[in-house]
Amino acid sequence: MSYRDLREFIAEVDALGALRRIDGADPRFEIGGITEVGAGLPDAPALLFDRIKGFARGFRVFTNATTNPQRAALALGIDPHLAPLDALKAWMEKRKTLKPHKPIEVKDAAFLENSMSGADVDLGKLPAPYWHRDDGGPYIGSGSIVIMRDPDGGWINASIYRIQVHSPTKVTVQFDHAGRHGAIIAEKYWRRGEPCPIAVVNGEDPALFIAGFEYLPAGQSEYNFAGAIKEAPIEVMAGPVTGLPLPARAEIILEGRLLPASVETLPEGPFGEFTGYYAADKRPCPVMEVMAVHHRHDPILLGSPPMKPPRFHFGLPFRAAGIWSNLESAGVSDVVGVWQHVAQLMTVVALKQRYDGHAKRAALIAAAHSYMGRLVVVVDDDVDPSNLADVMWAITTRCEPSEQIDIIRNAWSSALDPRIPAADKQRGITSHSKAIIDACRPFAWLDKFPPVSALSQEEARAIAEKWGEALKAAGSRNLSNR
Ligand SMILES: Cc1cc2nc3c(=O)[nH]c(=O)nc-3n(C[C@H](O)[C@H](O)[C@H](O)COP(=O)(O)O)c2cc1C
Ligand SMILES: [Mn+2]
Repeated sequence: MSYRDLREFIAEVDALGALRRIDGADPRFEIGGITEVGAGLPDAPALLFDRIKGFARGFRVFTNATTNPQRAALALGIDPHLAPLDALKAWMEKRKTLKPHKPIEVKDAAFLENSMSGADVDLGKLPAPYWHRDDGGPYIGSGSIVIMRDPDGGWINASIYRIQVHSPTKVTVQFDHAGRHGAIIAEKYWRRGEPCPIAVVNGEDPALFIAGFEYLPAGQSEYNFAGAIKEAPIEVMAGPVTGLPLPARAEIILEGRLLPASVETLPEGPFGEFTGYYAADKRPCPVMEVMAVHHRHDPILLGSPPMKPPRFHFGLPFRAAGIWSNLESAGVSDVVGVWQHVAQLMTVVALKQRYDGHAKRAALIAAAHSYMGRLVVVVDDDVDPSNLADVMWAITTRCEPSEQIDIIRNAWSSALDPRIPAADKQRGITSHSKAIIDACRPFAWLDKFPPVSALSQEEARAIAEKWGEALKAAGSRNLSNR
């Protein structure tokens, strides 16, 4: 692991040829639009916006940081040249042996290069984009982490909650549900009649961005997890206003307090969601009073707006790595790959069938852990689960729908699910049904199934190695059967 902060990560992305610099874009819907179009390109390049319309030069926004497999691997310290499924497997393996590192305190912090506090605080100086057409306002936090200290245990939570700007000194912090660690911690302060000290960290180290998305148990700090990814502690310094440990090399930090919901809330949203819809209305949301803003010279905001699938914040489906290790720890053998498509909304497991019911056993475990995913598919080990075309080939040639599709009802979804009727959501219904598609050859006549005429993955790779150049010259864009 070499990069030490977001700037060094951007330099590594540039060295891979994956950075595009864009000058003169409007933060009102243009930065968001360019980000979405860019994320839809085959290489989904990372974008660094400067000379943003209406803002001082040097106040920059960086988007599509980790939206392709290569840069998601780079952020994790995994070889960015690995094939996507191999990179995800490497992450799944690395995750098992991660050694948490507590952050270390340093005496100097880059984020203190510039500060505004008290009456000088003006969030309007920072280029917070209006990301999508009908968003309720500008969002300074789309990929930022929120720092809070549990008043009982003293441990630090540092995960991602979106931050909408409402005035020069007020933002809202959106907890999706009451079980978010941030929501639980805030509630503890409020019960004591105190506001909750809070900091919003923008332009954080990408390892912190990834850690902020992990489901960690309460009591385990995302800081320590990010340190584990980096194999080195995160450097922190106590914030002058809150005393919270803040990443010393972060770009922009807001410090302040989260007011009890009984004192003030503001209507938050709507905000374009990762499903590609606005499925949740404006909701009353806790207000953060911003008491100080710190930033590095020429600060870089890390923006990660939700976008229409298949675009997603992370080019490697990290939650699929979690499902993969859950399958292993449940004792399901011979899993050769797990992947998620359509921005996590479809899960695919590939395995070598050993016994009747093996595929369904894996499918049920994968379905149980598929957040908002209506489709769970199991394929044989000759199918690459990360290749949607191959997965569809398996479904259309190995699955007899009348026998091999099951429906699980009342399963895990979310209020963000666009297909759950509003009236049902009002009654507290946030579950949906999941289709399990067994796209494996039927186990009972596995040996009798017509043999595959197409090249195996290994054969195709060997051909590509020997004849790839010739084919490229002939105008073929992509040789491997991805
Ligand atoms: C880019 C991005 C934006 C997110 N926005 C929110 C959000 O606004 N609210 C929320 O509750 N979770 C959001 N999440 C999901 C949480 O960060 C994630 O589930 C995390 O594990 C929650 O941490 P916690 O267990 O410490 O509460 C977002 C995730 C990402 C990657
Ligand atoms: Mn947490």
